[in-house]
Amino acid sequence: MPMMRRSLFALAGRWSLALVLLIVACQAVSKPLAAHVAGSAADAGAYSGNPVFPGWYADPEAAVFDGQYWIYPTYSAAYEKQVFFDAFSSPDLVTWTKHPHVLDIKHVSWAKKALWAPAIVAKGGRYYLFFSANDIHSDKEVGGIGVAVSDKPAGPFRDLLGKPLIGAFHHGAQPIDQSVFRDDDGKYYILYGGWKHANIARLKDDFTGVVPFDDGSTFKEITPEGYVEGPMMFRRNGKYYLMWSEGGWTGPDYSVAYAIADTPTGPFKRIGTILQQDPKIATGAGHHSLIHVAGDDAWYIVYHRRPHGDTEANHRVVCIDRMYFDEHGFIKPVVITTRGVAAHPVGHAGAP
Ligand code: FUB
Repeated sequence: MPMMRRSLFALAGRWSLALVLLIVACQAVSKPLAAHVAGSAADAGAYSGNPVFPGWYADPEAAVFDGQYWIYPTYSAAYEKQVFFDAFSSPDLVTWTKHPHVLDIKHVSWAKKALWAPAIVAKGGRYYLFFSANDIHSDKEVGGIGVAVSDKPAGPFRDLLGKPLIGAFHHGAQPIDQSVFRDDDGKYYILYGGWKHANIARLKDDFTGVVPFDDGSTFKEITPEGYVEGPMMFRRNGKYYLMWSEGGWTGPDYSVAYAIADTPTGPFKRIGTILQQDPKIATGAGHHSLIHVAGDDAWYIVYHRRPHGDTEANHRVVCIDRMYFDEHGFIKPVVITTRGVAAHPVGHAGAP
C-alpha cells in the first residue's frame, strides 16, 4: 500500500477510536432515559410503564430529595460484577435520569464484592448511603453493612468509617439488606438481616455506630414467621409496620409480607402476603421500599421482579405500583402491572 494511503487509513482509525471514546464518555454522565411504557402508546408520558428504567437492577430503595424521586438499586449483573451502585432520579415517576456509579467498591477499602441493597437517609444537609458488601458467611470474613456519605443525592459517596458498621452475625442474621427507619421522636433505627433472621438496632446520631437500647441490649431479633430477608419499617397512624421478603430470591415465589406492632421492636405477628408474582405479568416480586406522597396520601411500592420465563438469577427489573390500605389500616394486596403508575410530580412527597 502506498505510504500516503496507509497514513490516511491510520488517521481514519485514530478518528474512529476518538469518536468511540467520546460516545462512551457521553453515556457515562447523567442522562434522561426514555420511559419504558409497556401499555398502549397513549400511556407514553402519562404512565411510568414497568420496569420504570432499563437494565438489570434489584432491591430498590426509594426516596424523595430536592424535588425529585430517587431510586437506589442493587446493580443486578453477574455476582462478580455487582461492584457499584447506579442511582435514578425523576420529577414525576415517569421520566428517569440515570446517575452512574454513585458508589463504587474502589472507594470502600474493605469491600471486594456483592455490593447490595442500598438504603439512603438525608440528615443535616448530607446524604448517607448504607450498603452491604462481601456477602460474608461467617465472622471470620471481613464485610457486612457499611455506610457512605455525600453532600449530594447523586454522590459521589465515600466510605464514612473505613470499616463495616455491622461486621458480624448477631442472632444468626447475615449482615445484609439494611434499611433505616426514623421514628417520630427523631431516633434512627437500622433493620437488617439475611438467612431468615431480622434484627433491629438503634443508630448513633452521626451513624458511626449503634447505641444500646434501654435494657442494655444492642441488637434485638424481631424475626416474624416466614421472614427471609429485606426488612423495612414505616409508621402510620401511630402503628409500626414491618415489611419483609419471603421465598427464594432466585425463584418465582419471592414475595413480600408484613406485620403491625405498637413499638419498633415488636412483637411482630405476620398478617399476610401483599406482593407476589402474577403469572400473567411477572414472577419473583419482592425486596421493596415505599414512597408516600403526603399531599394526597398516595402510597407507592417500589420493588423488583423478573421477566416471564427468565430463570437467570440476576435478571431482575425495578417496577412501581400503587399500594393501598383498607379502613382498618391493613395493607391490601398489590396489583402488579405492566402499565406502572400515573405521572405524579413530586409536590409534597416524603419517603417513609
Ligand atoms: O440482590 C442481592 C440479594 O438478593 C439481596 O441482598 C437479597 O435481598 C436479594 O434480593
